[in-house]
Amino acid sequence: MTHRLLFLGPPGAGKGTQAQRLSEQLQLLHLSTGDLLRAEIRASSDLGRQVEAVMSKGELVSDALVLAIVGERLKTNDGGWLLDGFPRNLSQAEALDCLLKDLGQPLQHVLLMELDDETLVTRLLNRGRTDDTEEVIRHRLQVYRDQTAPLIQHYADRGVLTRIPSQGSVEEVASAVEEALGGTA
Ligand code: B4P
Repeated sequence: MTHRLLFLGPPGAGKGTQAQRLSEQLQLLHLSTGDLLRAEIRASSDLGRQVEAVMSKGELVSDALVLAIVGERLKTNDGGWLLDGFPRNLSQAEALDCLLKDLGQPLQHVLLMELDDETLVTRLLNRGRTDDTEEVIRHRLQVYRDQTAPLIQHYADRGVLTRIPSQGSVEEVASAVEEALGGTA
């Protein structure tokens, strides 16, 4: 069975952790916009330097750039896919709706990973990436509330949203994800 799904949730909820595990298990193309943007930074291109300046402040990178990165990869893929960290605002979600309509590949599931702020901050401080300082993390949480949280209603209205309580261990959260997908994972 082909799976086309995405993970939504605040920074540190475990989107990347669960997406990696699930994409390996179901043999899906895993597109993490965060990872793809960090690869641009590592390449030290002009683009990478611009991206680094934005990410280090906890802001969102431009919609046009992220859309180009995702669009190009989805157009050349014929199997299932899993999006992690994209879309992050309504304009990205609307662009994704158009892209998927053009490709004839409707989105089947949106898994919303939910976790309280204090656990998120603790997890991210332990992760310790360069954009994981407490000040930047708190700003990213605010950006999430302002720009990304409206997507919850967007996808609930389309009948594809499932909430995943994400405070348990990686294995417990993985079981909840599996259950949400109807035991197909
Ligand atoms: P991302 O790379 O997407 O990362 P994240 O939201 O911070 O973390 P995630 O939820 O994936 O948590 P993880 O599994 O790592 O974003 C970084 C930045 O990229 C953004 O701020 C933005 O600037 C830019 N960006 C990305 N996409 C964009 C877009 N579409 N548009 C514009 N800008 C974009 O887990 C966190 C930690 O918790 C890890 O250490 C993990 O080991 C641990 N953990 C996970 N699950 C756990 C569990 N169940 N129990 C205990 N620990 C757990």
